[in-house]
This record gives sequence, structure tokens and C-alpha cells, in this order.
Amino acid sequence: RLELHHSSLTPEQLISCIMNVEPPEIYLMEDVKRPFTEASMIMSLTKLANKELFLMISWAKKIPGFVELSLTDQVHLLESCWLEVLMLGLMWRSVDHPGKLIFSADLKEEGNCVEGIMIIFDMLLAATTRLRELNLQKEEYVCLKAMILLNSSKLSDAALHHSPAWSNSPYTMAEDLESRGKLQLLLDSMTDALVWAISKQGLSFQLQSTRLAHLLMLLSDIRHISGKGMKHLSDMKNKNIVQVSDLLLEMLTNTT
Ligand code: AOE
Repeated sequence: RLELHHSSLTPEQLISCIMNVEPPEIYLMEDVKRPFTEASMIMSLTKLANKELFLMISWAKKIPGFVELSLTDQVHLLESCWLEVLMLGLMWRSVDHPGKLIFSADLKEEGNCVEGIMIIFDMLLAATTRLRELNLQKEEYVCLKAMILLNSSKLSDAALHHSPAWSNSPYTMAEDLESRGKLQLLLDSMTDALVWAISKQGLSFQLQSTRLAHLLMLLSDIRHISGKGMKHLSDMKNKNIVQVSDLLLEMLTNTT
């Protein structure tokens, strides 16, 4: 296992490191009652998402350099990217199953099952088709997922200037700025890693640049779909279907 400091990792080492910290496959382990209603479907998906969020936090903590960011930044990054990260994972699992969304090994959806979720399912399926057309490689996938996390800067000025109420360690402005600098370096090394992953494929220089552009454009599609998904989820919440888990801070601060 690599124990080097992240700043001394080559792109190749960084990729093999983030390949190694990929979360395991998830099983829902419950009888899924069919036919689904929108409510029961969302219920199952919420259970799944809660399991995945647990794994996502330990995944993030194993990305070289992430835990050296301020706790405020760690929280804001995860808070703003979690659905995008879940969605990219879902697309990756589904890439070899045209027309299906592989939510988990035991929850696979053909789409036409539930009215309310249909529109978002269709967007997820379309984006998955795009991944398939691009023949996305695993090395590229893990880079993109880490880039979603590191680039999810809802960390705008508001986050910088107010210490959140839950923060009992008073972060200074200087520490926040230092963390922001580290974040930029992390994002840059992840970009280098993606460029390296593309360059391995023996494409012409021209095609490498085009591929990089296509892969990065996927990220804006994913952010768009995530926005729609959030809207859908908050509509649900008003109907009291989704119960929100509040474990994030606890999980980030506990040292495992
Ligand atoms: C996509 C991928 C995936 O692996 C799972 C799911 C499950 C639900 C799906 C979503 C998806 C795709 C889009 C859907 C959505 C349901 C409705 C929407 C179909 O149209 C998402 C279920 C989300 C459940 C919410 C769980 C609470 C999250 C709270 C997060 C939070 O508060 N914090 C602080 C962040 C924690 C970061 C780790």
C-alpha cells in the first residue's frame, strides 16, 4: 500500500491509490415488494443511499490529501456532491446493461416502473448511454468521481466567512485559506491523473484533447441531473417520504 504523501504521488500512483479505495458492491438485502409504488421505490432507494453514503465518507477520507483539508471544507464538499457521486457510480454500474439502472446487485430497474421518477431515470439512462459511447475506462471513472468531490465547491464565500454552528474547533480565516489552497492542488493533481489515464490509450494528441473535453462535459450533465434529483427529493420530503440521515459530521470526525 502507498503511504507516500499525496503531493509526492505520480499520476499513476494517484490512480492506483484511488482505484484501491473504490467502495465495495452493495446489497440491499431486503424483499423488494413489487410492483413498486413511487413511495416504496423511494423507500428502497433511500435505504440504499444511506448505505452508500456511509461508504462514500470513508471513500472520501481515503482520497490522498482529503483529510488534510479543514473539516469545514470536508463537510461542504461532501454535502454538495453526494448525489452527483451516487449518480456517477450508478451510471458506471449500469454501463454494460443498456436500458437498465443497476442501483444495487439486488435492485435493478427497467425504468417504466414508477411514474414520478421516470423523468430522472430517463436522464440517468441517457447519461449512461453517453458513458457507453465514450467507452469510459475504470481509471477515468475513478478520476472523474474524485474530481466531482473536489470540484463541488458550493464552498463559496458564505462557507468561508461563517464558522458553522456545529464547529466547536474555531477555524481561523488563515486555516480556511490554506485549506482552499490545498484543495486547488488536489484538484490539479487529479486533473493530471485524468490526463495521464487518457494518454495511456494510444490516441492522437488531438483525440486526447477531445476526449478530455467530452469527459469533463459529462460532469456538467451529472450536475444538471443531480439538481433535478434534488428537486425531486425535496418535493418528496414535503410528502414525508425521505428521512434524512444526519451522520455526516460524526462520521468525518470519528477516526477510523
Ligand atoms: C442515485 C444513485 C444511487 O446510487 C442511489 C440513488 C438513490 C436515490 C435516487 C438517486 C440515486 C437517483 C435519483 C432519484 C433518487 C430518488 C429520487 C430521485 C431517483 O429522482 C437517492 C436517495 C436519496 C436519499 C436521501 C438520503 C439522505 C441524504 C442526506 C445527505 C446529507 O444530508 N448530507 C449531509 C450529505 C452526506 C454526505 C455523505
